[in-house]
Amino acid sequence: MKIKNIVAFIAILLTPVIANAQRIKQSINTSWQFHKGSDENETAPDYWQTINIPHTWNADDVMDDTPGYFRGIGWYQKEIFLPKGWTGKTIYVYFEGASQLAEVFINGKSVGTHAGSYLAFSFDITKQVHEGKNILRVKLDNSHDPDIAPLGGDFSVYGGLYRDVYLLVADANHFDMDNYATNGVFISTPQVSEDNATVNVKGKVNAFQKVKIITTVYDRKGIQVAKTDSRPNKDGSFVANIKGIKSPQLWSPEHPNLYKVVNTLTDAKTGKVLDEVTNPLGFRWFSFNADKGFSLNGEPYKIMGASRHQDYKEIGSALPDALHINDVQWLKDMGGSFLRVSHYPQDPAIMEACDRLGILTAVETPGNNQVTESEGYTRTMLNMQCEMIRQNYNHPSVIIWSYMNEVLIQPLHKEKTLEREQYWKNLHNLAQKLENLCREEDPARFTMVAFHGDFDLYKRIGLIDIPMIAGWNLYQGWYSGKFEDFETFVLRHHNEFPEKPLIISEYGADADYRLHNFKPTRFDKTQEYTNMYHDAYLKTIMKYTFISGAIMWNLVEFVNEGRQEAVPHVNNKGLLTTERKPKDIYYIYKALLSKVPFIKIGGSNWNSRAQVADAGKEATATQPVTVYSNQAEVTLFANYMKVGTQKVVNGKAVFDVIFGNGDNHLKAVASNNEEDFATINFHVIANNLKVKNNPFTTLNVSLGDYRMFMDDITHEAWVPEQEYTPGSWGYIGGKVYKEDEKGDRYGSSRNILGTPYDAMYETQRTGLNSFKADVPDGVYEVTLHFAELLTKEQQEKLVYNLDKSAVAQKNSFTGRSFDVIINGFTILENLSNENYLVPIQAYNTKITVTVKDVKGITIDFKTNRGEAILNGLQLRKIY
Ligand code: GCB
Ligand code: CA
Repeated sequence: MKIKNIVAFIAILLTPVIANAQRIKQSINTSWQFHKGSDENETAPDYWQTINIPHTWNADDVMDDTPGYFRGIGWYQKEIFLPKGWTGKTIYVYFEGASQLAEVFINGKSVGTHAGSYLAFSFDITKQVHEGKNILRVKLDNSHDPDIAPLGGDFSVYGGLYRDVYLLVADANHFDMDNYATNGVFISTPQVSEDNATVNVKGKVNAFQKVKIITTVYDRKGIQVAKTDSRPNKDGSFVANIKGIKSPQLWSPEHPNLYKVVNTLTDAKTGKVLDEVTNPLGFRWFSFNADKGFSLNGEPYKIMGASRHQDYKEIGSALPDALHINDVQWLKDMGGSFLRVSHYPQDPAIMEACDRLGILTAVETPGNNQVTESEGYTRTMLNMQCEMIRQNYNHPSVIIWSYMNEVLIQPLHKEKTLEREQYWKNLHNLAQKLENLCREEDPARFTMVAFHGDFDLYKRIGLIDIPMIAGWNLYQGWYSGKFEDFETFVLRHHNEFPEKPLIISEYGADADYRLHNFKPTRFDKTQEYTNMYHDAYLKTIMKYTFISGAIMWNLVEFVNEGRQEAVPHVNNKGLLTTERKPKDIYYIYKALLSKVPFIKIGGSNWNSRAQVADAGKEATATQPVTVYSNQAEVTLFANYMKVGTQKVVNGKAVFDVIFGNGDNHLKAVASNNEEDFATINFHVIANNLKVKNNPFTTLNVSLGDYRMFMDDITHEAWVPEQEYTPGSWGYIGGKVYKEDEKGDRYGSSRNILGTPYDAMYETQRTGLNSFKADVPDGVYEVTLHFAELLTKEQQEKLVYNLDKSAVAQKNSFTGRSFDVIINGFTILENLSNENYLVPIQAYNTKITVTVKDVKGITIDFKTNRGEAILNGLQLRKIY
C-alpha cells in the first residue's frame, strides 16, 4: 500500500469510531405546529399553523397601533423521528431558550418545566421516547408573572420558541448532562502570564464502567499543546490540572487567539471513545481598579462598547443565528471592544462570536426595574444567575457577571411607607444573595450592578457597596439636565466611593434616522443632537482614567411596545436602526475607535434633502457636510470641484458645501487615499417662488417644527416652518405647540395613530391665522395635515386646572372648531373634535387649487371655537 492509501485506510478505520462517539447535536427547527391561546379545540380546521423555529408570536403586535401585545399561552408541537441506531443511547431535548414559562411533553407526558426566557434548559427524554415517531409538545406562557424576571423594563417580552431546539444524543456513558444544560465541563485559567499559563478543567461524568478522561488542549491553529488523563472519583467528578503552557498566545480584542479544550471519555480498558465535548479557551488576565480603570493582560485598557437587545425589524426576537452574529460584527467593525449582553443573556451564537471576534462581555440576568419580595422570585432569580454563569462559564469573552438593572426605579411601594423601607431591605438582601452566588460560582470574574442616576437612593440603600463594579446608566442632557451634569456625577461617585471601580454602563440619546437639525436641541430626536450628546460625553469619558469604560445604549434600536415618540414602539438610541442601517453616530465611533483606515461622508443616508436657498440666492443652498475619518487629513469634492482640505480633529472635518437642485456628487479622499462617495438629491426652495431660474415644483412643510425630515420611503424632503414674507411662503400668526408650555421641548411625545409620519404630525402650529405661498399661476394640489395633539385626558385636565384660577371659564378647553378657506373658498367647514379631529389620530385631505391672476395661495383659518391648528402642509404644482 502506498503511504497515501495507508492514511486513507486508517482514516476509514477511525472515522466511524470517532463519529459514533461524538454526541449528536441535531437541531429540530423545521415544520412545527403552532397555536396561540390555550383553548383545546384542536380539531377545528386551521387550529394549527405550520411554522419554523425560531418563532415568536409577538413579531407584529408589538408594532401595531393597538395598545398592548399578546402575553399569554402558546402551544408548539412537532413530530420527531428516532432512528434504530439511537437505541440504548441517552436522549435529551435541549432548548437554547423559550419564553417564558415552558412545559415540555413527550408523547403526552410532561417531562419538565422551566421558568425564564433567556437561558437554556434540557430534559432527559430517554425513557419517554421510542424508535419511530414521537410527539414533542411545548406549552409556553409569556404572561406577566410576579415570580419571573423581568417584571418591567424598556423592552418587550416576546413569547415563543424563539431560539433553536435540539436533540442531544449521547452514549449511556457521558459527560454530565444534568448540570443546568451545560456540557458538564468547566474550564478556568488560574494563572496566566506572557510566559506561562495553567488550565484547570473540572467536570463530571456519568459512567457505568471503568473510564478515563482525556483532556487535550489545542491552539488556534489546531496544534496540540497539552494532553492529560484523569480518572473520575466515585461520584463521577474529575479534575485535570494542566500546568506550564509556555508562552501562551494571549486572548484580547485585538488578538482573539482562541484555544480549545477537547474532553474525551474513553473506556479505560479498550480505549473506546464514549463521549466527547469541546469548549473554548482563551488566555488573558484582567482587573478593574477604582483609580486606574480596567487593565487587560497587564496594560491599561479603556473599554468602549455597546449594549444590545435581541430583536430585529419585523421578526421580533426570532432571529436566525446569522443575524445575531452580524450584530457582533457591526460592533467589531466599528472598533468596539465590549458588549454588554443586556438586559438578559442572549443566543449562544452571540457569545461564540464574541470569543471568536474578540469582544469582551458582561452578561446579566433580567432583574429589571423592580423585584418581588417572594420566595418564588428569589428562587427563580438565583436559578437564572446560576444557569447564566454555568452556561457561559467557558467563554473567554466574559469578564463580568451582572444582575439587576435600575432596580430602584420602579419600587413596588410608591409612597414613603414602612413597607417601602422593608422593600429596600429585602431588595438589598436579594442583591447580596446574588452577589454571593456569583463569587462562589466564579471567583475569577468581576460582578456589576447597573444603577440609574439617583445617586442618593442607591447610596442610602447600600446597593453600591455590594457589587465589585458600579455601573451607572447616565442620561444627563437627554431625559433631563445638561451635558455638564454627567462629569459632575462621575466625579461624585469617585469622591464618595473612592474604592469602587466604575463603568458607564449606559449612555445615549434617541435619534430618528429621518430627522435632522443643524442647530439641534434636547429631545428633538435628530441625528445631530445625538452626535452632540456623544461628543460631550466622550470628552469626560476619555478625560478620566478612573472611568473603566463606557457602554453605549444601544448598538441597535429595539422594540418596547409601550414606547411612543418619533418612531412609536421603538427605542431610538441605537447606533443602527432596527433593520441595521447605520446612523452617523456609528461612523463617528468608527472614526474614533477603529484602527482600520476609514473615511465616510456624514449624512450619506440622508440622500433626499430640501432647504430654502441662501439669502440673496435662488438656486443654491449651503449646508455643512461632515467627513468622518481616522486619517490625518481629508479633502472633499462637490460636483467635481474641490471644496477644501482639512485636518481631522476628533474623527471629523466639517466643510460648507453649496448644493444645487438634483443630484449632487460628493467625494471625500483621506490622506492615505482612502475614498468615499455619496450622492445627495437636493431640492433648493427659492426665496421668491416666482423666479425663473428655479421654478416652483413642491413644498413639504412640517408646522411647529424646527427640523428637517426625510421620508425614506417616498424620498420626500420636509422643511421646517417659517414665517411668511411677501414673494415667499410661510405661516401668519400662532405659535409652536409644546406639550409642556414651560419646557424646552416642542411637539408631542405621543404615538400619532394612523400614520408612519409621527414626527411631522407630532409638531403643530396653534392659533395661526393663515398660511400663504406666493406661487406662480397654475394648478396645484394642496395637502393639509392635522392631528389633535391633546388627548381626551389632557383636554379634561386643562379644563380642570384652569377652573382653579380666576380666568377659568374664559380659557377652558371646550374643543376646537374652525373653517379652512383657500383663496376665499371654504373647503373645510367646522373642522372639529366632533368630526375629523379625533385625539392623536392623523387626518389629512388633498385639495386641488387653480391659481390665477398672480394671487398665489392663501389659506385662512377662521376659528369658531378654540384655536385653529395645522401640523403639515404639502404643495405640489401639477401643471
Ligand atoms: C435605561 C434602561 C434601559 C432603557 C434606557 C432608555 O436606563 O436601563 O433599559 O432602554 O434607559 O433608553 O431609557
Ligand atoms: Ca408638524
